[in-house]
Amino acid sequence: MEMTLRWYGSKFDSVTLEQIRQIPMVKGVITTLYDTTPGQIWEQDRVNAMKEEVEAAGLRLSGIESVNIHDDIKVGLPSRDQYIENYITTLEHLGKADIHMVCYNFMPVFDWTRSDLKKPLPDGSTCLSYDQELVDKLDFEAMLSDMEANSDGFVLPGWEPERMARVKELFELYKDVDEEKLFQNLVYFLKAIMPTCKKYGINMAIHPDDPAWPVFNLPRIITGKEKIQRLLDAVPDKENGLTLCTGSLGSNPKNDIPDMIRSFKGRIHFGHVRNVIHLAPGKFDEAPHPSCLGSLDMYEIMKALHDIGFDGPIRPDHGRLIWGEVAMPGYGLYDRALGATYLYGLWEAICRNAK
Ligand code: DNO
Repeated sequence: MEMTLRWYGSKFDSVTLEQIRQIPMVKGVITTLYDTTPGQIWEQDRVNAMKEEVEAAGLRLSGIESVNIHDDIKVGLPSRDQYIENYITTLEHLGKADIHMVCYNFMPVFDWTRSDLKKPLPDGSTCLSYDQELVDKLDFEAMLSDMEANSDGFVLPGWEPERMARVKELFELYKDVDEEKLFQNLVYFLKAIMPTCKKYGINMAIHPDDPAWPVFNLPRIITGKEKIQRLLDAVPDKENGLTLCTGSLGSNPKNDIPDMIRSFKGRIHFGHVRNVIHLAPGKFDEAPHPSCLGSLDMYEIMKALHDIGFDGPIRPDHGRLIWGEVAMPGYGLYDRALGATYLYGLWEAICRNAK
């Protein structure tokens, strides 16, 4: 297991590489070219510069989160083949720079969703939270302006303004796309890119849908064990794998995460390890990482990763905003650093017990 932290690049992140370097046991970062748009080719010189910047700070570039997928690929429009070609070129450039893990998602229109980006907690910190009842009362545009108003000027991943400007058009595009079509379009995309992934040793790690159920009547297909297994079977190459995101899958209490980890042995290429607390059906807060503060058993999750011999990158996922920090919601320094240290502590104890 390699402990990492997500980093958005010096132009976009309030956290610096120097700060990340000082978190005990964090050896790498997961980053991206945050100013590229889905469908755009990532030029070789920009990929190389991104890697050099990370390495100059004494860290490893452990993977990309995300190379986003153009909606024409998700919808299955004739123009998808050109966008797939562009994606392949980006993968070639990453492979040539010796980068071997790419996290992406296949959620229609928007990425992860929360109804509150700054829910005040009794200890004075704030967290991200979700309440389906509140979301049901909103139309998508109201939710969008709410999110913009509460993100302190940071661009949230998956909610980039140029995408959101086309939101009505995007909803229209997806009108005839049901779960089955979306699934087939994902399989089509993966089959097309697998030869390149094999040539360069790139593991694709699909991120689960967050929350793990349909939102605004849009289909969601990476929500639980059977659906994920179906995808892994449809494209059986080991390069077609998963980002095991405990918070996204864990939004649905029916998902048994340690069991999923054991079932998906060999196909998990990246881990997002964080806790959630279930408050009511369809309602949860993002909790601090320790098991006793949320609904997930983080020890059992780390133990399952250890038992399958997982040796890829993991990262603490969203943290609360604590100690007065102003940062992108979910992506401050302090609570994620505490999360990394806690997860590493569990890992050390599990490794020593196993001896
Ligand atoms: C949210 C993240 C997601 C994730 C993408 C992967 O904070 O977990 O935006 O990066 O879904 O493509």
